[in-house]
Amino acid sequence: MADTDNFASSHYTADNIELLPELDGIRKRPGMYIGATNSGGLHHLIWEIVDNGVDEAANGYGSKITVTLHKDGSCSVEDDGRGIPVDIHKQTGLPAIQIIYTKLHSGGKFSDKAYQTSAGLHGVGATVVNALSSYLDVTVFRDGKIHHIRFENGGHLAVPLEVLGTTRKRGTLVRFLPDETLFSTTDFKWDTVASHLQEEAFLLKNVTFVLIDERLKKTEEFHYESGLAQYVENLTANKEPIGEIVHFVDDSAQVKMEVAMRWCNKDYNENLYSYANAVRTHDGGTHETGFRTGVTKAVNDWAVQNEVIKEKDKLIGEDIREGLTAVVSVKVPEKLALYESQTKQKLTSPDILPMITEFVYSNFLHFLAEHKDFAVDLVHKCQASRQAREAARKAKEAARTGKQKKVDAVISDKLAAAQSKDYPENELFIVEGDSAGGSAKKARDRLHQAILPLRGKPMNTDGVPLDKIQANVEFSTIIQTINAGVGANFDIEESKYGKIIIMTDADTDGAHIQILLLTFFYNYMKPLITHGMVYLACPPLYGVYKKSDPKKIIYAWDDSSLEEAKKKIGAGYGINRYKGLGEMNADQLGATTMNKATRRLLQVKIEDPLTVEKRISVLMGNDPSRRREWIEQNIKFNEVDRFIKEVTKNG
Ligand code: 0RA
Repeated sequence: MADTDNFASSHYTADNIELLPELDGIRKRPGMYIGATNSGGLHHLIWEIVDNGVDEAANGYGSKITVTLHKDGSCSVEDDGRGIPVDIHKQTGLPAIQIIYTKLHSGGKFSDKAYQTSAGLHGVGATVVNALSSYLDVTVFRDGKIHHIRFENGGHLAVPLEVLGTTRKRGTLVRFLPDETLFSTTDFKWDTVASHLQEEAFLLKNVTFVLIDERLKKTEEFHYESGLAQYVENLTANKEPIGEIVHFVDDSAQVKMEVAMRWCNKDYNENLYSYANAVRTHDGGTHETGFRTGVTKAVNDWAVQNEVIKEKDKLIGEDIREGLTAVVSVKVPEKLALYESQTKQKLTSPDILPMITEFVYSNFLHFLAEHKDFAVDLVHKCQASRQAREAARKAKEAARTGKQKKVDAVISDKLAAAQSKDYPENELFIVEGDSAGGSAKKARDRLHQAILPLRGKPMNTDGVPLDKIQANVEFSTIIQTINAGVGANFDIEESKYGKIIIMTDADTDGAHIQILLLTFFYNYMKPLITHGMVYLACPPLYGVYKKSDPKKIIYAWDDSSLEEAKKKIGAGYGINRYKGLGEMNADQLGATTMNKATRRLLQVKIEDPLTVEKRISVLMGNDPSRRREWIEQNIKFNEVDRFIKEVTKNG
């Protein structure tokens, strides 16, 4: 394909007028390019710039990427690759680097054949970050010189390309300050950046990632020579593993494949994380399917060949994958990487499927043959999973045919049920305390909202066997209320509610209750979380009223909206600070926290698997002081961006 440029070169001036509409377009709709303008979108800026350095390293140029979070709120990313080209682009007469940072889809034009496994958005990243920044400086070390160019105010050229001096270094240093007028927060978070870099480091064995936080005076380095094996090691650090980590790598062919996996007891989920070109494929695809097929086939073939099971009793995939934590990574040349959509959440390249099936099948079969004790343990575990599944299916059948007492009768004294049978529309509020529960029952929309009050703190379910949890009154009530099973037998299709909403006081105890409930849902009803069905209610923190007319109240969820509310009410205002749900009456609770039109909900999302595992270990582990410290440092009750949550207004 010809490298056609649509620049009208005769109109070209140093002020790059032609380029500006594109930059403006990005500023008008940042969400289209970075997903959102919340904390997630903010961090996306870093990922875009890091990806460029990663591409360079993945193609064999450079081996170290350093991310620095500066005190002024800016971030810099330095790599030791070849350096961005600084020569003049013929058609436009502009330096290549200037075009790369101001024109969408320009990156590809400058990439050579070596750019084969490019994971980034084909060069739009640099321009998008520039458009959304107050300033962006690029310093290039190449050809013995230090080159520099600077943009300001959303990508306007501020300092044209210049040579600052000489150097022996090679590489690229990009520093940018996100435009605070475009983002709801501009606070880069250590944990978020560290987890992301760690994830990249697991996937790119040869690259070292360094994170420096000048605000916290903290530095950490991520480099993993054993790649995915160390990833799985981290993911299962707090679990009870069966045997060693199984790890296969094939770097020899055009398509590079790597798989690591381990089974754990007391884990009812299948925890499978897949990547294509070092980017997470949340919706799976042919590499996941191929992996599953390979594992199922290997286990069954080994078990039948060794007469542990009979041919007719072959296990099904679900039985085999219960308690499995696995990471699958493929690196596919650009031209073979097909995705379902622009967002690259699902890999569809058909050739990958048989390739990875064969890779996993033959390696795993060989592994099982060489680790007989492990193989026997594994097959026994799979058989136990099958038995449990069959028992649950029979119990369900019995319930359906009326052989069992109706569930509703058992739980009716606590639950105020919703009237509608349109289950996806129904919402279950799990409420802290009987008194708030009482108000919520009064304020609810009876058709679609159900209320389940909790007495005191629920138990910590992390690492607790399922039968103990089922014997616990609080959790057995929740399980029966949702009525979709639990653990390996959880079936999301059966859920009686489309939304599960946790409603607690905005204090440390409330946060603890949230975490205890989220831990339960994460461990035993994970699909509720991955399907985005779990939410946190957000009661307002303040009510500002006019002293002469106390019925007129403006609610505020944070300090800046508190200031606005004060101004709106004008002289003679009073402020209520709501420390708990109980301080609002039923009408107020309904209007501010439950009514679909006016409430705010936080949708619980999983940022990345490592963060969740780490947090569960801090938050659920047996060191309460560590937990309290984390809650106090990380959960700010006037800030809507915490734990594994994201803002969705009105849900
Ligand atoms: C295109 C061509 C060449 C290098 C790069 C892009 C490049 C881009 C980025 C972005 C961040 N770091 C980077 N490092 C390199 C190759 C130029 C040559 O032939 O030397």
